[in-house]
Amino acid sequence: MKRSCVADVLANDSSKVLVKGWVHNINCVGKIAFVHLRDRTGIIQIVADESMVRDLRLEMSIEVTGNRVVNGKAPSGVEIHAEAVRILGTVYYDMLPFGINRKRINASLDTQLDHRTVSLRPARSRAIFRVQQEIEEAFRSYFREHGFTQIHTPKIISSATEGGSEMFTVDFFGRRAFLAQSPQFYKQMMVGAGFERVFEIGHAYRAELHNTWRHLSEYVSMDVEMGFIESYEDLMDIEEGYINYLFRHLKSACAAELEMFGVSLPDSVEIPRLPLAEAQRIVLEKYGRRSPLSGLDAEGEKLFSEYMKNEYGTDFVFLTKYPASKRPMYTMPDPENPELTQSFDLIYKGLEITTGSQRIHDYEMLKSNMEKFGLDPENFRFYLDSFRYGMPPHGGFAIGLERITMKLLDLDNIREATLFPRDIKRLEP
Ligand code: AMO
Repeated sequence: MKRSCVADVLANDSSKVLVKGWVHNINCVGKIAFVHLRDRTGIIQIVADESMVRDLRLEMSIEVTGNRVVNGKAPSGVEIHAEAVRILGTVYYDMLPFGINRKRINASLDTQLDHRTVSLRPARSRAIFRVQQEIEEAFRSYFREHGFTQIHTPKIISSATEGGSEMFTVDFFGRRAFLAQSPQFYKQMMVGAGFERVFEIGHAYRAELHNTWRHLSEYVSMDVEMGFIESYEDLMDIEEGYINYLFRHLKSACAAELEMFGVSLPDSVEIPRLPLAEAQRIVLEKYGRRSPLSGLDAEGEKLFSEYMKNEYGTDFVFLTKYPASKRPMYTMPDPENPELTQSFDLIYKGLEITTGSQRIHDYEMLKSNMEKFGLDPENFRFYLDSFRYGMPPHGGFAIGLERITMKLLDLDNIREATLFPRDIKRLEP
């Protein structure tokens, strides 16, 4: 007999069924046992003779054959009256690390992460990654539809892309190398190599020393780079298009998951754009908070988002024109004020989820900007040389996958949106 998954048994009328899954719950009432079997699609009640389930323990994996019976009193309206129960995978524990058959896991996030293969078992924990998969899927299909080519670039690299202080070093056959902070140089090079428009979904590494709710040492970066742009407004236009496409996609692909998290997405979003200096002024005047030169700090982002939500009803805002001294050396200065840049961040529900900019595309200008930043152009020769052969005006941005997932589902900590988070304290599991 062929296996049916729980969702199929619930949805389709059939008399005899075979299901496989984990023992989610066991409850014996006299001679009758009620076992909840959980598979990747749902939970169903099994009604069995107590003698058939005597050896069962929570989380064993089992196989049950029996008759499908409609019963309004069963939790999902349908149950299986078991004819045979077989243990497929036994368990070796005295006590589970925490209960997983209640509404919420009653354990700290750290304990849950220590036992990731257990904490992911409840549907709610796994739903986060179903949504994440669709965020990625929408990113891929949206940018492909707009003429972008997906690329994969090296993660073992020879020089810093976003500043030198936050890099993991690697011993590369006796040579000092680094884990890539971003695919920045390579995605730009691929614009010049003739692809014009590229995107990448890949891992990025940051040796940041702070341990916060929004930082990971290893995260997934969804990167875009686009040639022949007129200005950095083109980049914000295309990102805004993606956000709208994403929301439409999630409403159809993840309706159940969004409901589980109590999230309702707007039908369309129009994202206001305003200069960073303006946001800093508002944060100071409205909330008495002074911002660092580089941007808004975490609290400032939160306060400013609150302001935008109250005043304009938006969860998103593009902040533009960051100071040149605080952006990477490849960022195009603002033609009206070279102290500023043609750059932006996208803030979503109080958190930066994207950084982007138009890039310097002129060889001589890039070389002299490196020198201005105190960098030796010789250390970037492979990158710089690719600007000798006709690099068009271009720019791009990157979205942190875990950050957008966290904010979309209103999670408290980025680690909940990461299967196996890496942070200052965590290298295992
Ligand atoms: P930036 O360094 O701002 O820009 O990173 C882009 C986006 O990546 C995410 N992100 C992180 N997510 C989790 N943990 C971290 N430690 C972390 N660091 C960054 C954020 C952030 O907005 N090369 C540029 C992008 C570009 O201009 O194309 C860059 O990497 O969501």
